[in-house]
Amino acid sequence: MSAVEDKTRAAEAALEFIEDGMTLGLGSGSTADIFVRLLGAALESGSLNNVKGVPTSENTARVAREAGVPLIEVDQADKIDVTVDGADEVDGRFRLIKGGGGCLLREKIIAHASDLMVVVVDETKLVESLGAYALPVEVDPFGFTITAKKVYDALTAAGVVRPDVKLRCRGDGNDPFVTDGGHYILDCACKALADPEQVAARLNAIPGVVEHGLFINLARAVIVGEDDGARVLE
Ligand code: ABF
Repeated sequence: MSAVEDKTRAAEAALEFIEDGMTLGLGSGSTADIFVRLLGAALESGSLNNVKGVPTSENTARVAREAGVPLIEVDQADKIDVTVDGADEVDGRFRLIKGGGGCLLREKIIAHASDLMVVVVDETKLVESLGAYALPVEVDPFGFTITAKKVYDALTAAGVVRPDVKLRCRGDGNDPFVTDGGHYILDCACKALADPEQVAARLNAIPGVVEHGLFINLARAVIVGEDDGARVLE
């Protein structure tokens, strides 16, 4: 079965977590987009009612508007009941690497503000240990070359051997990729992260780092789309 079908099965299963009247964090990426479209269909058919969404990216806001999902501004949300979002890597302790799509700051703000974060992935995202996927680190453009050196030092101090820290660029060009919040992304190829908590703590201590893609202690359920259905890990 294709990754798209597996992602669709995961997104379908995530709908089971949604109840009438909820305010939802709407994640970003292809799996989250599928969930948002399914949510729109459920609202249209009346199987769900009075659900509102808080999007984690401009792209998700556009998808939600197309799908007919009512949106509210993040600062209008009294509470966020459930956030459904994708991931780039998920380990056995529900630690995640996110940010491949460049939306990690808003994704983390919304996930952290939610009563429940549900992660929707296909099987390829499950890993024994984090780190094969380059860790995205969102930085302020001011002094980003200084920040990049500090990020390298932090990763090295946390046990990463010769990390490769690269500024993310748009398409094939040399123009920096700019996030919805106006920041840059450093993609940090580490090969392996033996101690994700230590990496997170060291990155958090660097002034120019706005946020990083390690999501630790946030996900409470992971739904894995597979050939014959969806597996819910809780
Ligand atoms: C977002 O989209 C990200 O944090 C992650 O980078 C990506 C998930 O990928 P996919 O498109 O496979 O759902 O959730």
